[in-house]
Amino acid sequence: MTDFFKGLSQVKYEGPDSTNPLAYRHYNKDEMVAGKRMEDHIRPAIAYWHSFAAEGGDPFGGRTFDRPWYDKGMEGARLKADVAFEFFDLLDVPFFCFHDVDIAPEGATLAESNRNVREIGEIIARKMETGRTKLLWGTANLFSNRRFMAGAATNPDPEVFAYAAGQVKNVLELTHELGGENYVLWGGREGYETLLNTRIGQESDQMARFLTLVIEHAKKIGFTGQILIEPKPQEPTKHQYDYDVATVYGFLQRYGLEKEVKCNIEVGHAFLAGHSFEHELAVASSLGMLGSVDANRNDLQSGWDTDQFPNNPGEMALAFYFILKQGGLGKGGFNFDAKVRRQSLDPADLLHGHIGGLDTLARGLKGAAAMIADGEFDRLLAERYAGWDTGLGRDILAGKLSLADIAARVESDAINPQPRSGRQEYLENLVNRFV
Ligand code: XUL
Ligand code: CO
Repeated sequence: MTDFFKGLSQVKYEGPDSTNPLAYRHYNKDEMVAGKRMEDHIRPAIAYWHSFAAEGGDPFGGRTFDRPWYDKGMEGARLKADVAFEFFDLLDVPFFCFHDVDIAPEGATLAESNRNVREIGEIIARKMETGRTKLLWGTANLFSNRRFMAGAATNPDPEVFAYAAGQVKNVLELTHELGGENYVLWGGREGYETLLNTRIGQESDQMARFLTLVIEHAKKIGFTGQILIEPKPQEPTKHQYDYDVATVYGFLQRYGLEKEVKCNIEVGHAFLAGHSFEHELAVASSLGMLGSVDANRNDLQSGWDTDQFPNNPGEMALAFYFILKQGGLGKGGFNFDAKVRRQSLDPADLLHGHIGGLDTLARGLKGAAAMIADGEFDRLLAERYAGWDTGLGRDILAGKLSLADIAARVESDAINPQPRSGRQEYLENLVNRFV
C-alpha cells in the first residue's frame, strides 16, 4: 500500500440524498437497469494517462501537480502502477485503459522502450490476477515524441512508419496478454499542418496499409478484441484524417476494412467536428460501427479539447438511448478520457472528477432506460415514419417503382402531401421528463 490516497476509503453508493461528496449518489454498480447490472451497461474505465501521467500543464505553463513518481524513471513507473491500481479499487471501477508511454518511460531505442513497457506490463498482469480490474483497451502513443511530428503511419519517412509499427506490435501483444477487450488507434498526428508539404492520397494509402498490418497481426496472435479507430477532426494537427465517424467509415470502405474496425467515439471530439455527441453515436450505430466511448466534455466556449469530466445527464440519456437500442456496447465501455483541472492538485480531486462522471453516466443510463420503458418516444418515432412500412413508401424502398411510375402515381392517386408537426419542443420536454 502506498500512502498517496491516505485517509480516503473506497467510494460507495449512498443514494441521491447523500451529502457525502465522496459517495456515489446515482452510480450503483449492482442495481438492475433494463435487465442488466448498471456496471455491465456502463463498463466504466479509468484513463491511466489523465489520472497518472498528466502533469497539469497547459500551452502557457508546465507542471502544476506534484506526484511522487515524476522524474523517477522505472522506479517511478512501478510506484505509479501501485497508485493506479489503488485508485481503481478506491473507485471500485472494473476497467482501465493505457498508452505504452503512460505506464513506462521511453528508452533510447525502440527495443529499450518496449522492454520498459513489458516490465511494467508484468507488474500490471500480477495486479490484475489478484484484483478485479480488467483492461478495456490498450493503445500506443504515436503522437508525443518529436519523431512523430509529421505523423506516424502517414509520415513522409517510411522509417517513422516502421518505428510506429514496432511500437504498436508491442502494445497490441501486451493488450492481448492482459486480456484487453479492445485496441484503440487514435490518429493524433495522422493529418497535416499545411497542404504545401502534404500528399493526401499517398498518406491515405499509408494509413490503410498500417491499419491492415495491425488487423493482420491481431488475427495472427489470436486477439479477439475489437480494433477501434477514434475520430477527431483536428488538434494536434490542423486537419486530421479520421475527422468523424462518417469520414472514418468512408476510409474503411475504400480499403475494404469496414467489417474489421469499429469506432471509439469521444464526446469532445464530436463537438470539435461540429456535431453533437449523440449525432456521432447515432451515425455509428446506424453503420454498425459503434464500438466504445470516451466519456468527457469540452468547455464549449474555448473551442478546444478540454477533456473535462461529463456532467450533463440529458446528453448522456440520449447517448444511452442509442446504446440501449443497439443492445449495448458489447466489448466496449465508457472510458473517462477526462482530467482534473490544473488547479485541482489533491489526490481527492481525482476521486471527485470520477465520482461526478460516473453519477452523470448512471443518471443518463437510468433516464434512457425509463424513456424506452415508457415507450412514448419510440412510438412517436415509429408513427413519424409509418408511411414507409406500407403501400407507396414500401414499394419505393423496395425498388418496385421507377421515377416515372412514382410521378404517374402522384397524378393517378391525386397525392398532395400535408406537412405534419415535427413536435421538437414536445420531444425535448419528453426527454427531460426522464432525466
Ligand atoms: C486525444 C485522445 C486520446 C485517445 C487515445 O484527444 O482522445 O487520449 O483517446 O490516444
Ligand atoms: Co480519447
